[in-house]
Amino acid sequence: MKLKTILLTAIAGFTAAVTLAQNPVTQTHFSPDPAPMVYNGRVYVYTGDDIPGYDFYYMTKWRVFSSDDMVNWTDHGSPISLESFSWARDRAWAAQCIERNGKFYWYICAQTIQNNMAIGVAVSDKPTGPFKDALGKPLITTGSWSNIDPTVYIDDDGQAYLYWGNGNCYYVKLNKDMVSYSGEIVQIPQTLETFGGVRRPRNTPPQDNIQSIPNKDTYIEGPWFYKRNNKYYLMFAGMGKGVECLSYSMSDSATGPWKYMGKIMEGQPANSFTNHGGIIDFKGNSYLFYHTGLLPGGGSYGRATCIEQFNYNADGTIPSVSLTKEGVNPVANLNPYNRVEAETGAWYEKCKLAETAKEIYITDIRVGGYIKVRSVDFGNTTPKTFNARIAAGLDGGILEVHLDSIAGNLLSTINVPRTGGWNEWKTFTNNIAASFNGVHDLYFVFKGQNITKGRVLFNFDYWKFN
Ligand code: FUB
Repeated sequence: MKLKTILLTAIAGFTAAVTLAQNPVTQTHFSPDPAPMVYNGRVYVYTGDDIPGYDFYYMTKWRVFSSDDMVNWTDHGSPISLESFSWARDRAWAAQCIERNGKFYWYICAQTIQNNMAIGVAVSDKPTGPFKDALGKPLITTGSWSNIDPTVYIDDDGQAYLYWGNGNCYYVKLNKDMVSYSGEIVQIPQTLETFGGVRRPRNTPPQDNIQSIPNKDTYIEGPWFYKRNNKYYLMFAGMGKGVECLSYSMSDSATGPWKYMGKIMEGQPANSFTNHGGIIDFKGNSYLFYHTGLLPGGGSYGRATCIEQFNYNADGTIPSVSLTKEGVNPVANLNPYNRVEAETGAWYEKCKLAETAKEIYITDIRVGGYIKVRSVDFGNTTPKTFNARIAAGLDGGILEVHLDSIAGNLLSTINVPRTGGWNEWKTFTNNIAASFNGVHDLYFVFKGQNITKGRVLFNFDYWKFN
């Protein structure tokens, strides 16, 4: 093979690998501890917000994004942070949101000003907020560092349960108001039967009885509690090969006894000590949400949400699931004749999310970057025009719209002039330069007029075909 052919083949292979990637599902920021919620035909994912560069989980806010097709995710930014809770001081850790009677309850955990971990709850009329601390104080505060990682589920009879815990797993019955509870906090016994093993107390001498129990697993943290086909499931972060794995137990009752069922995800090249996940059914498929440290610059303190589809075994048990770069397939098409926010997409390169009190948009756009939007359904005829809402303090940026790949059929080119400022938005309208119809992936490719790299090009708010 000639050198040129070899190079072209290598470039094509690299482009294919990059453009096929779908995991992690956020690329403009980190998104650990994913907690998915299905509501009104959409999946909302509530996550933390890792700040890499530190040697611990010093997060300060939580985030949410959503999708109705499982591949194009709309970023709703960060509706709550430590500042939303007067009693919180540090460590905005794992959380989960649930809907009841049209209200959304987002259970979070954080370090308190008394220097322990506590669970609080924020409430909103919408899944994306604004949220407000429902109590002005923690819901669960026992003075323990175990009070982390709340998971919540409302049973068919209306009884809601809150499970949580690091080191040990606890539950309590929530009242109908979802912001108070009745009865005692119950600690689930940690045995070989419940969680596949016993967590050995620190500094336990080797001759101790506990030490001789052959653990298959151990409950560490991150419970995910739900019911499916009359069986209750408790997924949790267990002990894998030197790092956390995802394991699960099952029960016939919401309060146990629990039976350890095995490991779901273990021994994966995830580049993270922790794993933390959630499971949902959506549009006829079952999905496992988890996190890895595989985003560039990521690691144990820079984790982002990934998703895999799986099928339950006939007896309701969960198969083992491996991480993939490709992630999941679309379960719906996107309508390009509606306004689509630039922060709705399947993959982002060389650009970032901007969030102000007023709006969310894509910023820090650089030459060589792009946004990929999957499964866009143009219908039977070629659209006539393309609109994009853009702001640029300087000229020189180019927005190209391509079909199916970064270098695919060119539909539109916008040579971006100065619009009067980086937040002075203008709508640009172009005629479509190609003939096409049907379902395609779209690529918004960022280029520069005599700008090869370095400088920011423009801000991108939304787009639409007509
Ligand atoms: O993200 C901080 C902590 O790491 C979570 O609360 C745990 O579940 C682990 O993922």
